[in-house]
Amino acid sequence: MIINEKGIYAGLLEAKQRGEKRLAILFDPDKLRLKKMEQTLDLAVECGVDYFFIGGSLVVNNMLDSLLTQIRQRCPIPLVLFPGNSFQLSYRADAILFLSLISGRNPELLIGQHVISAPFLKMSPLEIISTGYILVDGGVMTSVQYMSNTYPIPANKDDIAVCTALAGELLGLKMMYLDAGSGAKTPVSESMIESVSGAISVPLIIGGGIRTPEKVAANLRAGADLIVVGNTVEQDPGVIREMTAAVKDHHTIKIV
Ligand code: 1GP
Repeated sequence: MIINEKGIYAGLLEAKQRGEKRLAILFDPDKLRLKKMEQTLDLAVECGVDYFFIGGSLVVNNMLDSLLTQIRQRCPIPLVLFPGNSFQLSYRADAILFLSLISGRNPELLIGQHVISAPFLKMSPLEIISTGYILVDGGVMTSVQYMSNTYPIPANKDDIAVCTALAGELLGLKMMYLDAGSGAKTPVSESMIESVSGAISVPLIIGGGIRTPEKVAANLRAGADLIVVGNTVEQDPGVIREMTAAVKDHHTIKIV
């Protein structure tokens, strides 16, 4: 994926209009090991991964800048910050998801940290993509749930997810991210994805606990525009091949 000349968001919108789907791999800077990393990057380029998302709930080891540099030196895939807090900022990425945790009622994550990071972001060359971040119960207490001190939306409450996403869109957020949290036992259901995607017109990102190409395919059929996979790729970079194939198959099936 080469960055659309109008930017990453414009590229996503165009893809959505054409019915094309996208795949992102999430790197948590704290968890990476160098050897696996190079193998992962090379495979991602070969298979046509669209984006790298970079971030985590902690990021304690000051690796963010060097990770971004290291990836950039090896491959041209766009780098999108997916920050767990306002300290996870770097000019070395291409874009940032400016996340508001709209499923929660923690004012720090709805607006507080945004106020702190706004001056940095205003001066930065980063493309800033405001995103409604909607945490859905994934069957285990995930890091993001614990660290954010918020309740996720119950997994079977599609109507609450729909109203939350609608409110986010009406507030002007440019994308919605339904996330069961990294390492979720149960990923976001197809039923919830279908309900939310039918209610909003901005791009819909789905992540958390996606482990198989079958689940990638099912989410795309349900209306996801962009799938994010983290843990599974970290454990076995080889799955990139199957995950990207599931996205390509979706396009082929649609054309046929
Ligand atoms: C978490 O959606 C991402 O925010 C990825 O989750 O690590 O479970 O794939 P996994």
